[in-house]
Amino acid sequence: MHNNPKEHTVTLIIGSSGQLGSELASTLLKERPDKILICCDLHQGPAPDGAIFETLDVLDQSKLEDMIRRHGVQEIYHLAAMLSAKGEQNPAMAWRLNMEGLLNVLELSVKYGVGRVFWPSSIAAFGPGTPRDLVPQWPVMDPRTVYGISKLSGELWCQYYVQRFGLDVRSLRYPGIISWRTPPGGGTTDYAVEIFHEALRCGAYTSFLQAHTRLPMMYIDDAVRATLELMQADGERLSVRTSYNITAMSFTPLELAEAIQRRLPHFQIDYRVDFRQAIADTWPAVIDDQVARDDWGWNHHFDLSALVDEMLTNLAAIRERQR
Ligand code: AKB
Repeated sequence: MHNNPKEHTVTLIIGSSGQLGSELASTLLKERPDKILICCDLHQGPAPDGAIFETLDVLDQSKLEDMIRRHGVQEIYHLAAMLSAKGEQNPAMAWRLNMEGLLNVLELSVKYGVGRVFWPSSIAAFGPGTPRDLVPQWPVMDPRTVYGISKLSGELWCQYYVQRFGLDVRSLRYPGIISWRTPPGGGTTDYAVEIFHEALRCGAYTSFLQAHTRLPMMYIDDAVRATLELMQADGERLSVRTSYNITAMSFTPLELAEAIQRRLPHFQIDYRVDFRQAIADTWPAVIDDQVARDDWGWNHHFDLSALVDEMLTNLAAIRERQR
């Protein structure tokens, strides 16, 4: 246990080397210096200066227990998961990691009195029975991927732990997250990150989704801010204890390519559709996140144009430094 003055919150990020975890860790350290931050993942990642890093497989319950007890963890962000496309390649493993991992975290959080837990759901929890446009907070949910099934089940487990054990679990249904520092790992929305790397590398991109497949998306800074704002929100105001709809924008591969072409006129896109198209076809195009906006003041900052500017500027600067 740390010599922890009362005002320091001990925060654990599980999956800290991933796309969201790595950015969340550096933002937490920058904006909340009152936190003691423990980062863990299967492999040592770029833990930001000031954080403690330990390797952890979230399926290893006794190691996770030791970590929570030893550090006196008060708050957990559990982000380790297998995403939609990778999950379809290995459904049994995806189910095990996504479900057992979550149950380990929930169980140990109750046992050790962890004050607050964050767990990510996804637009993958929706399915073909969900309205495609302006999906309300409480629609039909009939996911067709193992990842989506684990997200829907996980949402219900979170709500169960809130109601049965009084554990303060909070969750967001993320759309596709677009970032330039850390790549996503095995999702259906990954094309919207790859396209920027390829645009700058060779001026062309072959999309694995069709030109007109519209999906909800969000820039990483908005995703991190949404997460932190939800975690700081007054619990009394939270009417949703499964997972909140949130979104920032929706676009198709063609619209994204056109936005890139406005900055890089020679950029070309073509299409070679693969199995990920069938996954995207079961997901909604546009999300209604009014409940999140009403309950805890959610508001996105980045639209498509701002997103494209950020991605191209930051990736171009990295390429310049690497020369
Ligand atoms: C995926 O494509 O699997 C993820 C998600 C939408 O949850 N990015």
